[in-house]
Amino acid sequence: GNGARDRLRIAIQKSGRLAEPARALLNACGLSWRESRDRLFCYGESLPVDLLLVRDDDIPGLIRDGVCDLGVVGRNVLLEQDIALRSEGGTTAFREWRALGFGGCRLALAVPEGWAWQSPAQLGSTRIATSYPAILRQWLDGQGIAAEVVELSGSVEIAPRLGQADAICDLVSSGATLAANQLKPVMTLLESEAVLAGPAAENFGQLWDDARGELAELLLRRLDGVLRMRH
Ligand code: PRT
Ligand code: ZN
Repeated sequence: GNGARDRLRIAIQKSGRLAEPARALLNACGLSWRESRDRLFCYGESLPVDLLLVRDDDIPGLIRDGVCDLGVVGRNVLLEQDIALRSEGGTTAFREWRALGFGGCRLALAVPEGWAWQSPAQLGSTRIATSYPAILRQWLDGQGIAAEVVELSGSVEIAPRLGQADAICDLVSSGATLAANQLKPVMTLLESEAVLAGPAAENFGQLWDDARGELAELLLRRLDGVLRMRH
C-alpha cells in the first residue's frame, strides 16, 4: 500500500549518552551499517535495518510522523512527549517495546539542602524549574499541589541560586550535580533508562503489513537474546 517499505528505520541519538550504547546493542543483535558522509544516516548491510542519527528529543516525533519505525530513547523523553500529546487531546502515541538496561537515571524533585523536607505539600505555591514540564505537571496535579512550573531547556540545577525557582525537577544519576549545587533529592517521579520505542500497538503486524513487521519481530527476538545474556 501507500508508504510501504521493505527496510526498517531506527532513530538513535547522534551524540550523547545513549549514542554509543545504542549502536553497540544493535550491533550485538547482528546489525552492521555503512555510514553516509554526513553521518546522519547509516545504511544497514547485514539486514535491511537503517539508522537515523538525530537529537534524542526528536525521536518521539519522528516515530509519530512515521519517518522512523522505531527509536532508542530515554523513557523520560518518551513519557514527557507522550503526556504533552495526550494533554492536547491525543491518545497514547507510543509504546515502550523493551527496556534496554543502559542510560539509567531517575527524574527527581530536589530542594535546597537547607530545607527541612517533610512532604510534597510543602511545594504548594513554590516555583519548580524543569525540562520535563508535562511529567512534573501531571505529578503535581496528582498530588493536588498548586506549584508553578518554570520550564527551562538546560542548566536547571542552577535555577534556585539564580532566583528563578525554589526547587527543581531534573535527571539524577550519581547525584554529584545536585550536591555541587547545594540541592538534595527528596522524591523520585520516574525511574528511567533507554528504551526501544515505537508506535502504540498490540504487535508489529498491526503496524506494518510490509517487510517491516517481520524485520521488527526478528530484531526483537535477537534483542531479547542479547539482553538475557547481559543479565
Ligand atoms: O543532543 P541531544 O539532545 O541528543 O542530547 P541531550 O543533551 O538532550 O541528552 P544526553 O545525552 O545528556 O542524555 C540522553 C539521555 O540519557 C537522557 O534523556 C536520559 O534518558 C539519559 N541519562 C542518564 C541522563 C543522565 N543519566 C544524566 N545524568 N541524562 C542527563 N543526565 C544529566 C542530568 O540532567 C544532570 O544535569 O546529568 C546531570 C546529573 O548527573 P549526576 O551524575 O551528577 O547525578
Ligand atoms: Zn536532547
